Amino acid sequence: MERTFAMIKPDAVERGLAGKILSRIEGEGFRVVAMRLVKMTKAQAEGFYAVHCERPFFGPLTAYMSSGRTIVLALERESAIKHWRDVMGATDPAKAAPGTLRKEFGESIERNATHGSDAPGTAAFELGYWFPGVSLHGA
Ligand code: IDP
Ligand code: MG
Repeated sequence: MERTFAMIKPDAVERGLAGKILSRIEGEGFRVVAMRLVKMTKAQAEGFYAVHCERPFFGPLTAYMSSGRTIVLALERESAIKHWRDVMGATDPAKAAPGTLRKEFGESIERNATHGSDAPGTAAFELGYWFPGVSLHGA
């Protein structure tokens, strides 16, 4: 069993899509290990996305991520990291495959409805960032 960090981003929470996305999470066989509603500060968003601090979209991205409520989740499943990335689809909703969450719910490359860790190292960092004590593999 593996864990990943997932987020329902502000654009999706604002449009009342959290229930549909949580239903998909359960339907895909994930166990919700931890979940919290967060209105993050700009500083929290900057810390979370520190890996992107040199990118031109860093300012707008962290402003958007701190603009409204998000739902942060620790999810467990076999191959959780890869499976959640597959369920979300490509970063740009316009390029995401049919049936993926970003294709269905994303508004733009920035406001793309969901987040998911991309590798074990980032999953460990992101889980710990929002859920102290929750690790990649745990009871
Ligand atoms: P990912 O979320 O699919 O892993 P990343 O490249 O890690 O994609 O980018 C993190 C987030 O930054 C994206 O989910 C999206 O919200 C935003 N983002 C990525 N690329 C762009 C861009 O070119 N313009 C605006 N926002 C972007
Ligand atoms: Mg990423």
